[in-house]
Amino acid sequence: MMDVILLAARRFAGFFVGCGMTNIIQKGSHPAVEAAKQRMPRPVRALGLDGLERWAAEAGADDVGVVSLDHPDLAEERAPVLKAFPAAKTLVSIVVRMHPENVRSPSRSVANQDFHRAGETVDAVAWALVRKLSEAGHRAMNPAMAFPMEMDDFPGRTWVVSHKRVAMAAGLGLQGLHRNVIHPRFGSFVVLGTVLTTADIAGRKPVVDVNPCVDCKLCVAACPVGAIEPDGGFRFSACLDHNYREFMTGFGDLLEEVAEAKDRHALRDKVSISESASMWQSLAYKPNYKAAHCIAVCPAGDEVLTPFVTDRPGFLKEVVRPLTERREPVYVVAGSDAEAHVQKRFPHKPVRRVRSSLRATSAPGFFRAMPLVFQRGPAKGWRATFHFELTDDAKVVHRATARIDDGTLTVNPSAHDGAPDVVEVFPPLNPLTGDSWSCSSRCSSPTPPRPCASSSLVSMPPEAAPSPARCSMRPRASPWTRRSRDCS
Ligand code: B12
Ligand code: SF4
Repeated sequence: MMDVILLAARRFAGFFVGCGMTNIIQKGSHPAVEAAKQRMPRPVRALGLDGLERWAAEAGADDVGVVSLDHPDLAEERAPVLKAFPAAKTLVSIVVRMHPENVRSPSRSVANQDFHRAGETVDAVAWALVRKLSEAGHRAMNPAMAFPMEMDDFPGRTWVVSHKRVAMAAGLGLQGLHRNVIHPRFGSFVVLGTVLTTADIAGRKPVVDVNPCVDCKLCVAACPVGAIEPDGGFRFSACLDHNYREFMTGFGDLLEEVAEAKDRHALRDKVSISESASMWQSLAYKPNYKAAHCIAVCPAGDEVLTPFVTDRPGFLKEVVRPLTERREPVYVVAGSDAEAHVQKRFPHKPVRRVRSSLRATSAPGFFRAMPLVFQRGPAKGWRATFHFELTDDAKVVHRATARIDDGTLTVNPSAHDGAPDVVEVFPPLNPLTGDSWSCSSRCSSPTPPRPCASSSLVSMPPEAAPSPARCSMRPRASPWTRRSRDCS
């Protein structure tokens, strides 16, 4: 009889899942819950850097370091790290070396395989360390070494933690001119990873005090899109548009090419058969970088440097020229510094024009992207103040000021300041439908670059709108009017 009542009660509870009835019947009776209440907390084992080094080496790492999340150089990392793992206190940095001969090969499939293999090893080491740390009673987590990343936030910051910043703060190397971390022994031929943990780990490596970068500028000479500037500047969008052609943004652009093409012949003018085949390979296997020449030619690092210093002409012939002389398609935005660079320095490399990779879907993202897509070359000789007014899908108006001064850009992302020469008004958009605001160089190319003598744009054609010119969704009436929505 009791059985029948219990069965009926369970059935009844089954109809009311979510209203608490199931819990009332089970509460306090589950053996696992009772056992958990009795169990003593797991003993926590104290850890030191040497023990960690042993675990990491067993799992395949070539070097590790440790740094507290409170380190001042990691101030910008705190919020994103704590968002992913609120209990994080300490960061373990992992280094896995690549094989220079592979990375340098003009057969780029060989180089890409090395990047992938080393990347998988980093993730495997990080995963093994999380297990070891857990067994020692500590909580731990391993964000991806690169991909997959947090694409919900794209085109904003998609990475959980900056492995470069952590590696430098943990004493594993310093950034070279090419902005990659150079390990004092292995040079640029390393990929990096990070484990986040609650453990206090004793022992620190000394910070690397002499930058291994020997300032030879071979990375500047080898980069097909001129992304690395001799003064330390980095043309972020040039690298992204070319190197990541078969990653997230390039793939999206290819889909749009397909959608817009009149027929297959028109599509082939834009995307050759070998390019579609290459994209297929990237999708089917792992995405292939188009370059990485900055790392390939870098002679820095104790174990790499000798051939360069003992036989520089031989090094140039054997390592640099096979890459610079390589006939490879180079992906650039029309009118960009990158296009000018490849046409001037590498006329034998076919130029393929693509849309800008960074397309903003929020007002703050738009203002953040401006310095990343800014083209110094076409902005030479310009002096002008732009006022931007963007209305988002919630009808909130965002205002910002951008000032161009002879090839430099400063952005005030939160207000209008100074007298504007040009006012840009962007209408509301719905990022979820795929709309995006864009301030790509293609957008500004209708405006002929002409020197400015004062703070306003001079030599405006007579038919141009009165100053300040107002730019909006209206059809283009003067060189100063932007059709902001379709200019990407
Ligand atoms: C974003 C990113 C890129 C971007 C920007 C590169 C850069 N210099 O920051 C792009 C797509 C261009 C890129 C290219 C490459 N990358 Co990368 N990349 C990353 C990533 C995800 C974060 C980089 C970072 O720490 N940025 C923050 C600060 C420290 O960098 P920064 O140079 O001071 O500032 C730039 C960025 O913040 C960027 N930025 C600012 N806002 C935004 C917004 C968005 C949406 C993006 C994408 C970027 C961005 O602009 C700043 C100025 O250029 C890391 C993986 C990770 N989770 O850490 C790998 C990583 C840095 N990349 C790596 C590699 C190997 C490459 C390539 C060689 C790939 C290849 N095989 O060709 C090239 C080299 C380009 C170069 N010379 O720097 C390695 C570097 C290893 C090392 N020895 O240091 C890393 C650490 C991956 C790994 N796990 O090993 N990469
Ligand atoms: S190639 Fe030369 S200049 Fe560039 S990072 Fe390496 S050592 Fe420095």
